[in-house]
Amino acid sequence: MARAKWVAAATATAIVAAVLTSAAPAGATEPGNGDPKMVYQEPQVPMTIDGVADPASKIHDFEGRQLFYVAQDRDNDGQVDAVDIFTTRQGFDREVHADLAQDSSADSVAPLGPTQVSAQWENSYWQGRGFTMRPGYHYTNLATLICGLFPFCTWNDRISSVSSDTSWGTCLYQNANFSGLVLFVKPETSVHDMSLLGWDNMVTSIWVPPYFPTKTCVP
Ligand SMILES: [Ca+2]
Ligand SMILES: [Ca+2]
Repeated sequence: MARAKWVAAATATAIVAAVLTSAAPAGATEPGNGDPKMVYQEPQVPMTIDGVADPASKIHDFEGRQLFYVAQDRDNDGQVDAVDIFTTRQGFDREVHADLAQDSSADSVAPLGPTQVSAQWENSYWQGRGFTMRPGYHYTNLATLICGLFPFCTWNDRISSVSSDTSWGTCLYQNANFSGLVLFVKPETSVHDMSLLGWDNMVTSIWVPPYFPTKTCVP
């Protein structure tokens, strides 16, 4: 009996030690749960990686790497219908700058004002609880943002739809402090279901840029 207890205690200690020593590099994993084997979600809309059209399953080839997503609205109806993914910041910047330049020439960008708001909801199609952010605002860790009456309900890994009704879009990040996977949702674009992009219940930090981003999604 005493030996069984000792074995149980030793096993528990070993598990704790394993968890502590398996901590992954900063930015590679979710703070707090430290799971280095996190599987990236497959997008459900047409996907490109570095400009090449790929099947959704291709995303698994890049697990563990930082990727940069641009939510696309190819037919300009305000709804996301494709996702372009980049493996480098340079490719990401080039795409976003081209998109923003095109948008601002197509219809003049509204000046920043009280109507400008980025909004996020807990369910798809803008259902359930939500919160809004003005340009210039950010959350470095949504685990600190309580989503209801109970302190154990936070906004970490809860966002399922997004509306980016601002001049310079919305930047969403997989991990705290603007790290991990990065998603840029363009101005005046809505994502009615984040699972379309492979981003459901994944966002942990957010920034709403108040100006044209020289370095995209770098606050
Ligand atoms: Ca959700
Ligand atoms: Ca997250």
